Amino acid sequence: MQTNVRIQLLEAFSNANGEFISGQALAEIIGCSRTAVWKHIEDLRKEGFELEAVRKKGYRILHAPDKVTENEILIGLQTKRLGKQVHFVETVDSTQKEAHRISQDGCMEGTLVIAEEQTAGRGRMARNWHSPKYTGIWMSIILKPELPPYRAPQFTLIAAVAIVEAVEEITGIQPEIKWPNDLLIKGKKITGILTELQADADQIHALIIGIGMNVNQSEFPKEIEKIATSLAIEKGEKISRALLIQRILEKLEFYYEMYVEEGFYPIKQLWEKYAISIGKQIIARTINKEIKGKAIGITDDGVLKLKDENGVIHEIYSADIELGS
Ligand code: BT5
Repeated sequence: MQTNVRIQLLEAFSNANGEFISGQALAEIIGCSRTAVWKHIEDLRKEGFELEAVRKKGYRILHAPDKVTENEILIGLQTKRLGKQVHFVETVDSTQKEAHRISQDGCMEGTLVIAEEQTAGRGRMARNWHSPKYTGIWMSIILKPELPPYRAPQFTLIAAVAIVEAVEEITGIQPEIKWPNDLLIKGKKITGILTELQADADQIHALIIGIGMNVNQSEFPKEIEKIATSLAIEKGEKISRALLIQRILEKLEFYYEMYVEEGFYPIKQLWEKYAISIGKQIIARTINKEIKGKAIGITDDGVLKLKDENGVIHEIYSADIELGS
């Protein structure tokens, strides 16, 4: 089937919101005969779409295959810039690395790099990120804010707020944020965020927000099985990754615009509302020391404030957090 016919058909079904569309209406939309419509419907079925056909009513989509290719992301996406340019690859070393390469060659703000599988997915400090095929969301979004580099860590927090709300809208489950970059459900990690920069001393050239989300996995390798979970495990059913990606992009665009217009304060309020660590005893492990104390909030720059037993307030820029009681 020609790509444009496929897009027209899927767009028509997306606009119909699960209602029937008559064969005649589809024929007019695509500009072909009703027999040709029937053939295209058969092609979609071969791709994994479940379509119901009822005499005198027409066709409707019951189930779309769970794919994250360009078309699946673009059809129905309600953003102005984010994700309007999609760079999909079936297998890649890391979408972060790919996004760095694309960004250096020049690309539109909001470009999305997404893969079905990463062979060298990475976390902070060159840690591994487990990214098996067809089950998760492994993506990087390229932003070009006109800001100095020290503002970059705030974007991890903006992304966290956007993802919490997107996950809640799609699954009904509200994940909790663990500073700075983890999203947890019942204490287990569902998402990791990695914000990287291309910048000179005064100005960000590109900000690359990497999002790794466990969506439909039913099991994990030994090393992480005690600390990781997936949305499907928690919800008890598979989740449409494309829908989730669209909602994340929409929320991220909304909060990005809010941040540019109103600053970090409104996002900080939301972040603190969704954060698990605030008000709790924690241990913060930085590169060279370990500090115990109570997490009392974040600063306007997104830096974690920790009050130790002597009442001294420490500002933590980068660390791993262990939750105490
Ligand atoms: C992170 O690092 O949590 C950031 C992960 C970002 C991954 C995305 S995927 C798309 C984009 N492309 C990339 O190459 N990366 C980004 P950190 O806080 O350092 O956590 C890493 C630790 O999480 C590892 O050391 C493991 O213990 C654990 N881990 C690894 N894979 C996991 C998974 N799939 N689910 C839960 N935990 C995992």
